[in-house]
Amino acid sequence: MSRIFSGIQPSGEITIGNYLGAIRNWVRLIDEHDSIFCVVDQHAITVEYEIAELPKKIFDAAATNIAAGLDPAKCALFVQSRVPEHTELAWYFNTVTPMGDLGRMTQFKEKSKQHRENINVGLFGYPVLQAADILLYKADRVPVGEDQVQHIELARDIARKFNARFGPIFPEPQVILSPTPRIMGLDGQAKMSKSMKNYIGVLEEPASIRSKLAVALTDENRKRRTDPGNPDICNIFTLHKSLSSPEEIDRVNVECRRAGIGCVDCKKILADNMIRELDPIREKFRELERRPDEVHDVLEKGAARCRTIAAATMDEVRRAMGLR
Ligand code: AQP
Repeated sequence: MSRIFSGIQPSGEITIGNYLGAIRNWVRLIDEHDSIFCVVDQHAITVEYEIAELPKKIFDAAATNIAAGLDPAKCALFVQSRVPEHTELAWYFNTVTPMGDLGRMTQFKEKSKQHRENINVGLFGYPVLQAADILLYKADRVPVGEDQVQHIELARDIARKFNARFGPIFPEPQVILSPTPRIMGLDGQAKMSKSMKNYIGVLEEPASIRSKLAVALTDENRKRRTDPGNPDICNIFTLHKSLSSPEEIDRVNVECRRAGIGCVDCKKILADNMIRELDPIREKFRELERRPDEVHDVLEKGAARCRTIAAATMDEVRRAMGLR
């Protein structure tokens, strides 16, 4: 059975971008793969963060994933810092990773602009730690959103370089993209992301979802209700494609183009469908909040299983590198 690995940062509210671009796909994949998912807290500390808030964010990220369908009976879910081999392997990978490759990473360039006051070595080496996350478990498939494709290509390069120098230990992991690999922010300007305040949260209340959608950007060329719209360039239509029924998607597609439906009604259909999808997740999350020990137990069991796999890989790696 092939193994999948993927991670999510506890850096804020989990967005519908995370959900539609990654988590919903993970839930579909766990039946057919040996599946490992990780709350990557050591990645989240590469930008400024509130120390006192981090434990809750880690808990919320884990509980949201469970609530969204990551059944702990079918996969391992754990917190990255509970398995110290991640950072050890990252250090070894640093020795085969050219600085130039890291400097070319789009995410590094973007985050360096956003966090000019703290462009630290951890931020620069983020993709090396990510390669270690994946390869520690010899995962051969990595389900992610489009923004992470470049990092997985680098993980493949790192595996190749390491194997060429020290012997064939690691697979070269391949990306599995979700059907909606890039969800744009509500302003249509950039990728939806936790830090940009351009998102709808997976746990958001219906009233808040409706008011955010009400002001979300649609086809900018459609100035009046009577103007025909173009769903191909409308972010709301992309969300319909992820959340509405095939009949509704067809209807919106046709009616928008001939001004048979206005943006207000189109958004109302989307809001109804989004709320229907997210309501059970929020309810399950609230239940888990009332039973935090259950979540901690899942994470401890996940870490215990992952430590066993990690120890075996590191034994092989240290021997191959002459560290014994
Ligand atoms: N907008 C998106 N569309 C599709 N997939 C997305 N992912 C993230 N945003 C989108 C996918 O979600 C998984 C978890 O990634 P992450 O925790 O690194 O997500 P993030 O929200 O981008 O995290 P940040 O860096 O905390 O947020 P910002 O950018 O706000 O600083 C990944 O599989 C990712 O592809």
